[in-house]
Amino acid sequence: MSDLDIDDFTFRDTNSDGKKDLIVYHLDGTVGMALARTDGTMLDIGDLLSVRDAEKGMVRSGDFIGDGYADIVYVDSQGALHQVTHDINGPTENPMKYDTAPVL
Ligand SMILES: [Ca+2]
Ligand SMILES: [Ca+2]
Repeated sequence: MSDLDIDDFTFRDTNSDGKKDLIVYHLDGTVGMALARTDGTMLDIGDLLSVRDAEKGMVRSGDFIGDGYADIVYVDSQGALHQVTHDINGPTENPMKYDTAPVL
């Protein structure tokens, strides 16, 4: 995973093995990940995706489709919600985009 400045981080199970992994959101929009090993150490698997149009602090993770793999959502500068689905093959290349109405 890159040494870029960190915006935020969270622990989620990204590979459905029951152990929470580390997801790091960098200020430049890259999202890095480290998998929890059974011996308690972490395996750095690098930067998995880039969400360069994400608003600062508007990237979050959770298993939104219930398959056991943590997914990622972010809001871009136009207020649209993007979902990066993550499964056994890793994150999808093209995030799903949901246009959302501005909150007045
Ligand atoms: Ca895991
Ligand atoms: Ca999922």
